[in-house]
Amino acid sequence: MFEVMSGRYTFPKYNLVLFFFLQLGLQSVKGVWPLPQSFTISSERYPLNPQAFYFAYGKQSAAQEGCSVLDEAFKRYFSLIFPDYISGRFYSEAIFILLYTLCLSTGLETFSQLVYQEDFGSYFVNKTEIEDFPRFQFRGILLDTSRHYLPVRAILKTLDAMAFSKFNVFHWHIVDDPSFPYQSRTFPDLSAKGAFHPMTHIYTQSDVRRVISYARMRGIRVLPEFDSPGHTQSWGKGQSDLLTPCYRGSTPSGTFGPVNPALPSTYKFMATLFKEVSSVFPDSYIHLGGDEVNFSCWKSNPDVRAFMQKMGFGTDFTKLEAYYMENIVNITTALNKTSIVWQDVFDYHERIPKDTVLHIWKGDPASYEAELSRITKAGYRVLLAAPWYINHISYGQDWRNYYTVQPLNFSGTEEQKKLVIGGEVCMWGEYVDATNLTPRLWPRASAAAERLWSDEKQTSNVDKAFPRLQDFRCKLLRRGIQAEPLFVGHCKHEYQ
Ligand code: CP6
Repeated sequence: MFEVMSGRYTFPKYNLVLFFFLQLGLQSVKGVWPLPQSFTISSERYPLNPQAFYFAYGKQSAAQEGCSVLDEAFKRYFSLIFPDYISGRFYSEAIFILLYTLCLSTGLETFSQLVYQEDFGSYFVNKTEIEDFPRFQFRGILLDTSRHYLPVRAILKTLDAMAFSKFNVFHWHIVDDPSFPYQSRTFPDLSAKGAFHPMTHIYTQSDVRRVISYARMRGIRVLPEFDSPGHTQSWGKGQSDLLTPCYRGSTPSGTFGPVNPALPSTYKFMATLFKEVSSVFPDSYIHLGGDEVNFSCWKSNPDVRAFMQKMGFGTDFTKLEAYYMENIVNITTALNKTSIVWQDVFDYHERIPKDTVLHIWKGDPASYEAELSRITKAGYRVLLAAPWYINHISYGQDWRNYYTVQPLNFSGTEEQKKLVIGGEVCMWGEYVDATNLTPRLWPRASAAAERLWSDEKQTSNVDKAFPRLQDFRCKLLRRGIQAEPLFVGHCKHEYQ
């Protein structure tokens, strides 16, 4: 059934069966993106009359009217399926007065992609049999709202487009070095002093609720990331004594490094912050970051070095990083949440709970495959981001690289392969704001979406995918998503 947020994060695999019989004439075969697991389309087509068309709950269905997720989805998909229908308009094409029932157990998005319009504007769908379910349970997109502030409407627009490609996780890299736009209830100074602007460049509690609820309506979970101990420069502006003072010789230099792991106050602060975060974001997973910690400031600080001696870490700063992350992971575990951390945390070989998910972001194919192998061998679940850095741009059809990724092509047992729970397209924000987010994401992210949803054997030919992706890109344009072109060509409905 629909991938709607459930309390616990089990990434359920589901089967959806989209099955409808319709008849009449013949028309060009329409594609669905991402490709369903099994898909048989016939040339028999059937007209759809928007005046007579409605979605209804099946009698056997556990969900019935009043299920807001489906009630709202029916309304949205009605408009997506009939883009120029104005309700109440008089229809003279009397030939469409046909009685039929469409039995559609789920797959509104799939169904909507099968409906097409002829030159005179009438709607058709071909008789099609589909069986569908996702290959991977986690299909995410990371947006970075710290390097540049993204207005809430840009986030909501991205959530719309994500649903069109069947992405189901919005990884919100909400804060980082440059700015802290999250308006915390318990620590309002973090955004008051750490955001680019304390009023206009923040996400209020109601903004966050809006994003979560908008996502939930579209079957998308929101995974918040509060990255530490590195990437936290902006936190220091609103929270004194949190960051490590760096030293030049025996005196503080006036600059600050990562979060100070040597102070008990640090862990008190983090426990309070994560208590808030875990109640604001209902998902059972929290991303704790843990990447790219620069040790030079820790090394320079005499108090940190003294703490290292006391703890028996010697001069191995990876042990200090490990100690810090263990504490943070324990905080979130106590809050009944499961942690996701960047791969660096595994590389520092600490003892983290076995249900922690490792997020692979480094390297060329050879090195991420080795990392997949190593981490799954240790029994941890992994998420793959390394091959899908969509913020990187180049001349030509780089979507082909995203498409041809083979996430399970690493050396390991069947059991190890099952630990790959999915992948993520990362849109790091150094060069991205609301002006260029949409065309940079779409349709290139859709290439990764098909890799994460569809059967690998059926989607092994990138040249065969090309016309389907071009067609899908035109559908995105028709739905108001400013997706960039893949190559020379045109769409019936161009961007206005
Ligand atoms: N920001 C944060 C980033 C990156 C990471 N974490 C990053 C670094 C290098 C590349 C891609 C992303 N910009 N917080 C690493 C996960 Cl190539």
